[in-house]
Amino acid sequence: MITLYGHPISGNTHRVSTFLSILGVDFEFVVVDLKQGAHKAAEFLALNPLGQVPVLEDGDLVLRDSAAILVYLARKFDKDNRWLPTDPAQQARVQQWLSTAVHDVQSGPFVIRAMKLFAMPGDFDAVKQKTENLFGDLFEPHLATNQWLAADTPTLADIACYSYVARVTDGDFSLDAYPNIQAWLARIEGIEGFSPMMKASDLG
Ligand SMILES: N[C@@H](CCC(=O)N[C@@H](CS)C(=O)NCC(=O)O)C(=O)O
Repeated sequence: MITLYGHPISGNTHRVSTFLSILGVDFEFVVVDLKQGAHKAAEFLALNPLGQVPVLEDGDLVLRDSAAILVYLARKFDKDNRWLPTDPAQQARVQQWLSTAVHDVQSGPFVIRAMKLFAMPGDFDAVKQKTENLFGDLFEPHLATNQWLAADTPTLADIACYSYVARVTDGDFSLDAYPNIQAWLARIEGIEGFSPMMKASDLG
């Protein structure tokens, strides 16, 4: 049995949980109480010394980092290699967007949301500008002529970038100016098995 340690309003966790659901893989979800600091307790640090969710456990294998976990799940369960192609150029195109998810999406949409929801310190206007550049220069023009980020069909690239782009609105950032991004988000939400990310306001 696979165990996913995460948090219901963590986008990094959501990437993994929704991909498991799309793949139809059963898993146990263990909530790590970030508010109470459970991610910095010795028990969790033994799984991930960085003290971050998500962590995936599959037998003796313990993996941190959402992108690495997505790669593992694709290779292990997607026998047709649809989500992570094996052709060098196609695989690199997916990797390109995984890097975008980990770096650019994390330093823009992730931070703008965390500043509003969790009072993460920072320069809101600078992060807003970064997010506008990311959406206006990369995502929106790319999605004007492409249905999906890295291929003609959905791949890990779409799964990895989805959660924080979709939830950027939690950071008082409107997606109204980005119709191609909105249409792409809707296409992802229509993938069979997709499971939505809990809204912060529903956490209770
Ligand atoms: N590169 C990591 C980033 C994980 C991450 O930033 N997780 C956040 C929750 S979404 C976290 O655990 N933050 C707590 C902390 O950094 O102390 C990944 O992709 O999994």
